[in-house]
Amino acid sequence: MLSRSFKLSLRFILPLAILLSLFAYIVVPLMDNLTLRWSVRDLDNRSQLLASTLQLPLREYVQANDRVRIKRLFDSAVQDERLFALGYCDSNGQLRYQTASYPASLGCWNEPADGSKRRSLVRLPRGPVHVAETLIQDDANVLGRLILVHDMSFIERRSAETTKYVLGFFALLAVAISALTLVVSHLSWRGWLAGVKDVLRGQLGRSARAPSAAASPEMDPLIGELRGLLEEYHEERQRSSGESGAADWAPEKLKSLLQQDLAGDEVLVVSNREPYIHDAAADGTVRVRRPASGLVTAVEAVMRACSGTWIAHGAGSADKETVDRNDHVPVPPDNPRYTLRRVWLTKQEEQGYYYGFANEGLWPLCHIAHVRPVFRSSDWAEYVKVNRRFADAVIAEARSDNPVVLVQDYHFALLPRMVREALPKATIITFWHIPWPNSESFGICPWREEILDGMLGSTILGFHTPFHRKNFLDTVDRYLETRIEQEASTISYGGELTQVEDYPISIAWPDYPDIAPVEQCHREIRDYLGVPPDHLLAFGVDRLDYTKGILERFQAVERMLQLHPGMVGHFSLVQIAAPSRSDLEEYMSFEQRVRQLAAAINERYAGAGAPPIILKIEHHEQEDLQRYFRASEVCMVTSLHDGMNLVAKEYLAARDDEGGALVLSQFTGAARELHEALIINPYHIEQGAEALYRGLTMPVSEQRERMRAMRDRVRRFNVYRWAGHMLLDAARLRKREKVMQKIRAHSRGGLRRVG
Ligand code: ADQ
Repeated sequence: MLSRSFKLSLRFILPLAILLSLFAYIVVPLMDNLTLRWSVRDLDNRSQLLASTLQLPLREYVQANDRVRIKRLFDSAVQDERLFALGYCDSNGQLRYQTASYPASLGCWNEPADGSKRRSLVRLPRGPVHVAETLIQDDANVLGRLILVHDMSFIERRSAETTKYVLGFFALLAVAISALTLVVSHLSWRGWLAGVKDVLRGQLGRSARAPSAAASPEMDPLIGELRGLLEEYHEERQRSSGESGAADWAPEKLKSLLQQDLAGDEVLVVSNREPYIHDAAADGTVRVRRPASGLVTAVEAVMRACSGTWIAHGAGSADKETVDRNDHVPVPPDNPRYTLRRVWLTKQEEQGYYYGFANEGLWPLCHIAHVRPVFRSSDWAEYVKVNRRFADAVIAEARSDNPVVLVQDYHFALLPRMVREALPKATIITFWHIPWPNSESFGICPWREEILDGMLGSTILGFHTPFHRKNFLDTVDRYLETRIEQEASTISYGGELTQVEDYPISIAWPDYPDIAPVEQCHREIRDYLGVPPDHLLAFGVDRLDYTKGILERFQAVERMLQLHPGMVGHFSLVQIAAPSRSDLEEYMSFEQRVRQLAAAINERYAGAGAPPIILKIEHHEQEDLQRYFRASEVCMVTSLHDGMNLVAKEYLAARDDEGGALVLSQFTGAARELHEALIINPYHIEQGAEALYRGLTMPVSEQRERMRAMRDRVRRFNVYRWAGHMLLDAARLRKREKVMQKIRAHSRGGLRRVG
């Protein structure tokens, strides 16, 4: 930076130095001349004064021809430091009396023979002298001339001294102006650079910002132009990304975006859950299973589009048999698009890291579901160890020093920092799939600083909603020494910058060409369940998790039947729940409570036809879920707290007939997007019951109107958009980093040259 400003200053300083030298060259002789003229005038006056003092005695001594007295008079007069010699010429032009110092060559200082004027300044071999004469008269008779010779060597001394001072003055002036120029230009450069950095940074932030206060106002037009260019680029990207709604996000578009903006960059995904699990069946064959997970549903769609490597825990009973010697397996098995790299964990590691710290600690910590988090030091130790293991796998899989790493979820809060330390140039995007609590709630975690520090190894940190994003910024602000730019949503920590953004996750818009029409699904599902064709159905599908509000859903069903007895025997809720984390005490007891409550409600309405709650605690294939979605009048999503909730979006996507109604908890991220749903507070049982009833009895025209709006939004704001936005931001940051590196390299280069 210094070198750049120094170079700029040099362009100004060099001409300045030349100009000042030129001035000095002209001014010094002028000054000399002036001083000489002043001195001559001084000496003229002085000579006159001296002559008038000497006149009287000299006339007397001349008339008396008293040589002794004349000599004495002359000698005492030349005691004067400046008066160098005296001479007296008679009226015949004869030098009659003179002091010993009188220059013989001067004679009577007669007019030059060539007729030119005599000059008072006479150059003698001993140096310059000033000569003046006064007539010595007796009444009207001229007796002779007194010639006074003054030493002028002091003029030369004075001139040399003046020259020295003038030159010194100019040199000082040059140094002062140069120093001032250097400082001002250095400050301006820094300010300008800060302005540029701000503009570049601001481009990724949520709003364009004013130039930095450090930037000088003269640079405003330049910074304004730069911002304009970047905004144009931003708009161009948005247009090409279909943000305006003109074009939809699709796998092809995500793929071309990756080729265009992250050309040649490799993408690595890290998650705990693997997208394909190989299990050994009882008959000895190997079966492939897709896990019930919102994260897998979303990220799998992205990986199909952009290929790369997905690093995950190999948890299936036949996983080890299906990998090669690098623990790689190409997936999807029927049409491989990317590589799955499996990481093996011991039972103890899985217990401590996954069940313990992640699911008994962080999961309840981040969800307000009134389940106490459990923090054990031994779990934490395993969590650190496993994060290190996965980080090592990322580092080993990376083919370049700057891969794009997509870190998934709360299982890997420490991994971003670990990868950053080994691959400082990597672009690390961490997505937190669950809510982020307020700072006070998060503060109970004994390793809160370590977790925040680990996460801030990320280049970009993503949450589902602005609310979770804000909670995170507040938490960091409270527990770490950082600089937070609220407007740009960036955290500056340890010299690194993390962009914190909200990227609402979504689904891939389904394409099931073979799916049966809605009427067929309606009929077949009712046949399968053994209920009459006009039986009303609500549908719920979740992992069996206490945050999903399954108990509250059952209570709402019961209350609806109490409030609307006409529904008894004509309505059932089909609840499909995939067993999840069933090794944990909390989940075991939750399953028990779910089963008990369903049984109790069904018991209460026994004998009234189909049971109000049809509970299936098992995993289902996506196609089966689609049929249930299409067959149900209502889908119930009643989470007590949920990052997003993909089931709500899957239901909307499945209803290409634009029929059905969605009951949606206000505590899901999805509720911030799906305003046309029947939004409820799941803790308010009556509200849930009424919303359910309203959904079951909603006129077709209203169903269509609400469905159309919500379906349109989910179709446009799909998972490719979610991934596309993150990757676009990553691409923009990578470009910005490249610009910064160039600026830094220039500055360093300049500094070396200056040094
Ligand atoms: P989850 O808590 O797993 O995800 P969710 O978003 O509802 O919650 O996704 C569940 C997924 O599993 C859906 O795709 C659903 O179809 C599927 N599923 C559920 N039960 C199933 C079953 N019995 N059989 C088969 N499939 C089943 C976390 C966060 C969410 C966030 C996602 C994505 O908790 O808030 O939306 O990550 O970020």
